[in-house]
Amino acid sequence: MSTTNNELRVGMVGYAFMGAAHSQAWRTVNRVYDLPARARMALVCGRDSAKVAEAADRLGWEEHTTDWRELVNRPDIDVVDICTPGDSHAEIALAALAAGKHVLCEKPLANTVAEAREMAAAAATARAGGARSMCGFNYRRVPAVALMRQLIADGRLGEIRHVRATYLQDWIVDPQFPLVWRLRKEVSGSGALGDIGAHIIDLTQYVTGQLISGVSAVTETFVKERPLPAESSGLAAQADGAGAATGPVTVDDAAIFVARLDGGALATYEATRFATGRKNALRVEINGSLGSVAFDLERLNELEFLDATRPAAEQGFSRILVTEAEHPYLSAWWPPGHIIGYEHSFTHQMRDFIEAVATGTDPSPSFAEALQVQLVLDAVTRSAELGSSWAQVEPSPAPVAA
Ligand code: SOE
Repeated sequence: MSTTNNELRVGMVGYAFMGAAHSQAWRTVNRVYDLPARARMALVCGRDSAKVAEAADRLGWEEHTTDWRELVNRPDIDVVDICTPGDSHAEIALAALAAGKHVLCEKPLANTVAEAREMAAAAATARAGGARSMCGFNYRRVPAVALMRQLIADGRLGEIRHVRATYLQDWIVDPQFPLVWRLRKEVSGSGALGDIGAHIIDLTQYVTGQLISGVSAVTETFVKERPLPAESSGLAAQADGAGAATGPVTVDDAAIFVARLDGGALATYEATRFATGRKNALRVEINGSLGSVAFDLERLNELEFLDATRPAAEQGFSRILVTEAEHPYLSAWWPPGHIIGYEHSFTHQMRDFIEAVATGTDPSPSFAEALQVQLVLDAVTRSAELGSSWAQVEPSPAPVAA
């Protein structure tokens, strides 16, 4: 870390959706929180020179480059923030850690368990030299999620029996939606499973303190061929009936699995991009022996809480408005009731990352924690491929009543 005016000079690789969300957070974090170091938006990297120059100007980065290796090796860069598709996470993170940089890497950590293991090992080695690393599971930093974790940790739910998590989107329901990188296994590693399923895997493990120990899964790819995007270099194309060039979807559109957690809870997970009408609908409900909590990302400032220790006649799910100064992260924002949004989770993420780096502590989720999520993703994929625990239902001889 720099010795002059206590700056953390950040180099960000990638400037699309996550790059924009991270840029918003880097711009904001030191203006909202009093932190032991200041983030400086020094350098942004992208493949296209003109586009990355425009992005640097629009997002507030001092310089721009098309060479991520230059970014990683510049002595005046302290932090490497990886906001690229999953197929480049490992290469960039390994180089950054070897160069002694602090690393923030978007989720999921990698496209394979092998890559994730290598990254976690490199992070442990770099830690000895003072480099810190974190994986960007930003929903941990939604105040209502942090409150959910506190309530469970304080025993307010008692013994956790059920975990129920869904993450529903619908942005590719149209079969004419093009074959973008998120739909190609060689770039994204998996589909809904790794992209949004990873979030609910991490979030539920985070709030319960329990780890998934086994799964039984099904996945489906509903639309198997899609039109190639405008710039589709290197994609194997074939013509559809109308003669338009199409390519194969090589990832899951939806993943559904049941799981056991190591503390004894049973869990169900659903991640899909085909829940028509659901835009970014993440919902988690936890049922315990003394109560339940439920969080809905579309009602991000609220937490539903049922205290089963109250007299039965008074019981019911209360709606906690998570905007009080004593709630996690909120003391820096607005008075109670003045709600916050999706983007604030990234500012909270940068707050915690800067605090950890500046004080020499370990940010969470670490690469080791993110490796564990990768192992769950891999288990879901293997279970879906094997279908081993699947008990076929014998076709019913009797016609179903009309
Ligand atoms: C998928 O469209 C996506 O952008 C995820 O990649 C993000 O992690 C999630 O926060 C929002 O949806």
